[in-house]
This record gives sequence, C-alpha cells and structure tokens, in this order.
Amino acid sequence: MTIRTVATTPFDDQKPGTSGLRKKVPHFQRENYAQNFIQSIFDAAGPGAGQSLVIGGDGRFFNAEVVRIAIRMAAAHGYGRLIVGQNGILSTPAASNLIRQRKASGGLILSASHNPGGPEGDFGIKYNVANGGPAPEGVTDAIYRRTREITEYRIAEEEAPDLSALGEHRLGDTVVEIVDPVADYAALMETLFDFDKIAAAIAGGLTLRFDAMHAVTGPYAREILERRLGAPEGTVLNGVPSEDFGGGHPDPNVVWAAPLVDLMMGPTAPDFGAASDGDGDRNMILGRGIVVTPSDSLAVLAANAHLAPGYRRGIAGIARSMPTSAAADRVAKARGLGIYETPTGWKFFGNLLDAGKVTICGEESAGTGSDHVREKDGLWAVLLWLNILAEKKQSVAEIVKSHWAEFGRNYYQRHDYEEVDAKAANGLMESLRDRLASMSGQRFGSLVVQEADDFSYRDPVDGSVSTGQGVRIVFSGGSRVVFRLSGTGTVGATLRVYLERFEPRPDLHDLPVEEALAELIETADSIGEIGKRTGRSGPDVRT
Ligand code: VG1
Ligand code: CO
Repeated sequence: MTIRTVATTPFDDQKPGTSGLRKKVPHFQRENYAQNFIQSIFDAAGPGAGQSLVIGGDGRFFNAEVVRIAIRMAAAHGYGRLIVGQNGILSTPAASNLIRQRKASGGLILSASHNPGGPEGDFGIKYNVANGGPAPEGVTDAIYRRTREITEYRIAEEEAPDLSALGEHRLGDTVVEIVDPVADYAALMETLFDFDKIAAAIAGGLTLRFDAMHAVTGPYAREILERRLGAPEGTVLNGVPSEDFGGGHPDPNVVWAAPLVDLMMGPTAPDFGAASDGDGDRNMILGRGIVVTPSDSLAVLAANAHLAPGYRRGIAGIARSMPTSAAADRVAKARGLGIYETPTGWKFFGNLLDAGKVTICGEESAGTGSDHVREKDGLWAVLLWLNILAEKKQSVAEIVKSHWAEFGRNYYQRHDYEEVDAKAANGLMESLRDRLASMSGQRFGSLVVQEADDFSYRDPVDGSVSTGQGVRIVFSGGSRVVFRLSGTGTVGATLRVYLERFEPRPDLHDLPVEEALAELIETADSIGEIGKRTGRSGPDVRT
C-alpha cells in the first residue's frame, strides 16, 4: 500500500457541536474539509496500530464517498481492522453496538441525524469512543485543537474495496470487513425483548405502523418488525432509504411526521405508531388518538422496563437531559431510584451508564435508550413499548393516562425558533444571563421566580465540569422555562424554549397542552424578550 501525505491548511469552523461536526454538503465538499476533520480525529484518538475502527453512516448524500475516504485514511493511520456497514450504512445505535461487540477503539458515524439531506442538505461526522458512545468533551476539544493546527493528512493511494461486497478485504495490512448492518443489531434486540410475546400480540390483532421516513431504519424495521415479529408487510412506511430522505426532514415529530400523526388521529388508526429519524437514534411514539411526548415516554419506559426480559431485574437509575421534563424524576422518586440531570447531548450519559449508575436515559428531543449501547436508540424504544403493550394488554392511551394518575402529569412543550440571526440569539441569551442574579422573587402574572441559573454540570464519575448549558427559570410551584441555543444547526441560530408545568390533579390531566401552558408561554416571551429580539411572532416548530 502506498501512503500519500497531502499538505493542507486548517479550517476555523470545525468545532464539534452537540453531536459531531455538521455543515451543509457543499461546505463539507470543499477540498480537504472532510479529510482535515478525519485526520484530526485520528490524531486525537492516538495510534491505530492493532486497533479496530467501525465506519458507517445514515446513507445520506455524500455518505458513501466519505466512507471510502475514511477507509483509505484509516488504513494509512495503521488501523488493524475496519468494520464497515455494507454500502456504507449503519444506524447510529447499530454502530454503537458494533464498537462494543467487536471491541473497537472507536467509530466514525457519518450523519446529520434529523437534518435534511441531498446535495444542498446537511452532512456530519461524529467520533465515538471505545464504550460505543459519543466522544466526551475532553476528546472533542482535543479534536478541535488539532483542526486548528493541522498541516497534512495521510491517505492510502489505493481505492477502498467495493462497499457492497460482504466479507473481508485488504488495504495494505488493514483488514476491511464489510458487514451486514442489521444482523448484529437485530440479534441484540432479541436478547432484550420477548419477541415471542410481541409476535403473539401482533398475531392476536395488535396493529402498528412504523414510519422510517426514507431514512436508515427502513431495513432494520422491516427485518425486525415484519420478518422477525410477523407484522404484515406494509407495517413499515417509507422503508426504502434514499439519499435525500424523499426530499423531507427525517425528523420524527408532529410537524415532519404529520402523515403518521394524521393516521394515528383518524378513524383507521392502528393501535401503535412510531417513527425514527435520519440515523435511527430518535423515536416518536403514538397510540390511537394520542401522541406521547418524549419526556412522558421516558417516564413510562422507566416505570415499566421490568416487563421486558432485558430489564427484569429492575433498573439501576435514570438520567435525563436538563431540558427534559421531570416526569422521569417522579418515577425515580417513587421507586427509590437514582436520578441524574445532565447537559443536552448523549455524550453526557456515557459515564453514568459505564459506572452502572443508570440503566435508562432520555432526552426531550425524542431520544431514549439504555445501557445496551451508548447511543439513544429509536427501534429499541419502539420494541420496549411493544413489549409493554404485549404484557399489559392495555392501549397506549390507557397506559399513559394511568401513568399520569399515579405520578402526576408534567405538561410540556418545546418551542423552536429556527434560523434566527445569530447575533440576536446570542444577545437574547446574554441578556438573560445578565439578569439571572436579580430574577429571584420577580413576579410575572401569577408566577413568581423561585430560582434562576445557567445550568452547569459536574460529572459525578470523572469530575469534569461543563458550564453554560442553558438558562433555567423555575417558578414557585415547580413550573419552569428553559432557554438554550441549539448545537446541531447549520444555518444561523436556533433558539429552543422549553416549557413545563406539573399538575398533580387527575381531573386536570386532560387539558389541551397549549392551554395548560398558556401563562408560561406568555411569561417566557416577556422574560426572554423573544418577539422583540428575534422579530418573530411565534415559534417555527412546537414539539
Ligand atoms: C439536539 C437535541 C439533543 C440531541 C441532539 C443530537 O441538540 O436537542 O437533545 O442530543 O440534537 O441528536 P441541539 O443542540 O440542537 O438542541 V441527533 O438525533 O440530531 O444526533
Ligand atoms: Co439522530
């Protein structure tokens, strides 16, 4: 194998965000742009000799090309073995599983998740470490430092093997193993859930639809739901992955998965509905006539996980990201479990999972997962729900309503203001931070501020500290507004406003969410000066 050393100069915008580096495709296609970032990852990750590396992505436009570049660069870096999804495809949770099962030192996951794809869409690269999870901040900081000083990268002259050809190939001394993206993941799911029981429920009349949104989960869902669990063909909607996700946003929420929501609210609704995102780590859960918020889903799954074989001995604890509602906290309190509040992004759950402090984790952004991998996992959540439905023999709505009756209901909504002028968005956050100290005791209508802060987190396992993770304003009575800026967007800034109000009384659990949160929504606008500073009269997306 001939190794070519290519001179390059740094780009100043390769700082990884909440989940890796994400940019528009044409930006990523600039000469050496992807190569610089991959070399910086390898430099930060250390020598490749004798190590294995997992490589795959969500199949979006530019995926296969970067997989081939990554293979050639990894061979030049001396990796012993590359485990690559066939045709360059791996869902994020499947990649996490392969890293763990194959004891790889890490993995490159190519995805911009729920962001649109195609030649003008988004692309992304993320590095995961040996536990299968996203690189912690110490590693992403080191990668970023390398991107600022890089002078050259190394790449094999030879072409990468045919990505469709399963089996072992060689590139110099490096073994390139092309694997079936679905097989190991599906086998893992069979160890966690009672497939016989779910299959019997489906054979007995439980109906479902899964919307793969033309993204990576299509083949996974067809294998697991239709083939192994016997759901009829057609259960998986939009199951053929495409490079631009059929022109849509592969984002499983009420806005972008509206056709599924309409189906579930209509007269021909099946018992259960779900959707996943571009790279397969998010999930949306619906029942006939009901959309389950991700925060509620986390709480319901945590409360009922013991009904599935993989969690029969109970769970060790629960972790949720700070903006996620406190519904899970109520389950933890009632069951005497540990509960942890982390910054946004799955990388903060890794240490807690590795240390055995928690078993189940979740985020309000449709992410739920457990210690089976170190990423959130869309199909995992779907299967746990199905296992619970098969055991309880109740509808989704019945399960959610009895959950609220037992634990109380945390009314919740997230408002996103997208592509806001970055200066205006930063100004809004700065102004909030400046006023934090004087906020306590202030009255807004019937709401009195009890405490206000900028969330910071000290990792209880390694002691690392992450500051500036979002402004929290808590009112007496426990209602809460959180403001933060997204770290995954590629255009301008996205302001996220998270609204939450706890309601213990069962006779008040059926209010429309907007009504239950009306006063908080108004208060958030006036405290944050949202309209004034962004020029927007309302959010672009409410989830
Ligand atoms: C968003 C979500 C966050 C999630 C992240 C990656 O980040 O809010 O909860 O972990 O996306 O998910 P941000 O910084 O834009 O709020 V995925 O499925 O896009 O990898
Ligand atoms: Co995702």
